[in-house]
Amino acid sequence: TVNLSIRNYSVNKCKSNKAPKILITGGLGQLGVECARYLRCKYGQENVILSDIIKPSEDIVNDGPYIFVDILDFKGLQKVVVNHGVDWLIHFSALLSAIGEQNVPLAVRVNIEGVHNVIELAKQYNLRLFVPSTIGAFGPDSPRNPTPNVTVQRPRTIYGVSKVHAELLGEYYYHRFGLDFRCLRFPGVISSDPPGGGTTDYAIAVFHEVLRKGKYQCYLKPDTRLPMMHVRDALRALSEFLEVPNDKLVRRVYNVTSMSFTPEELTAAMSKHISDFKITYQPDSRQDIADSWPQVFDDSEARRDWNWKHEIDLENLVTLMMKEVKEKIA
Ligand code: AKB
Repeated sequence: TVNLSIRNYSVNKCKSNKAPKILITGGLGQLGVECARYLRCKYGQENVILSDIIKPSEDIVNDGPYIFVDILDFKGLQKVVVNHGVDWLIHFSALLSAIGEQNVPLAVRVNIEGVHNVIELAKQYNLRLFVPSTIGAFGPDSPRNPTPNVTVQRPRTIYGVSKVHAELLGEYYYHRFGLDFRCLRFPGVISSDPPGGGTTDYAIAVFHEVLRKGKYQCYLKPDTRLPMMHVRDALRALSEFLEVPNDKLVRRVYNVTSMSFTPEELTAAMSKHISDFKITYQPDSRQDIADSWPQVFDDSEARRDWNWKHEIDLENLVTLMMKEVKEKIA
């Protein structure tokens, strides 16, 4: 059974005397705040520093340490690592797939130059570095059902290109300099926090719109199958992966997933919780992106090498989202 309360993370507290000091960049994006909450339960409030260039709301400041960090400012990054004694760096800063296409030069700066900075920083200060990758790192030439861990990667978005670049650079730094680089390729991550310019965001927006207005116009066709995961599985995957001893990892980059579904299947599952809502379909340019991505993600290597197991299936995901989004919009 799954504990359906997101705030009560049932994590195993860190027992070692020296909990790692963790810095999270891009902390006010979709994953940062929940990731900080999760890791603070495990390693202690003061050991997890959230950072971004945005002014945070009061509840984020009350949750634990928050600082200004611009990932494009290398000296500024050095200063933070030295002054705070950072051991692990979780680098979330990135423009996602759909928004990246609207501003390619900015995506190049944030997604590519930003990675150059954090990778060099992690090498200099001997940090464990986590950079998320994505199903978007695959393209129309990749096998789509299933998509294995190692296969053709020829993405057609700047987001995907920047993520393949991060994967390869991280692996290179691992082999060349011994950098403890770790990377998970996530599917669409579903959380009650508002979507941020991705292609899989319909699966978040549909809950907000249906609960608020009783209708939703989906920008993907009803039968568009994509791999997905609830944020709680994503954070548990991240946290468990970060704890694997360095010499136990067979790879530096792993696929992880929980399920795959289409808009039609998601809304059918929603209709068990709420009646009387209307879904219409008007595909836009995000359909082309989705059509080039994996439909079913093969994460058997993560399951084999470090015992990855998802907990949240479609039914649980819908139950959680109904509850969380209702709380958010109340
Ligand atoms: C996006 O849709 O761009 C992201 C992703 C799958 O990486 N959610």
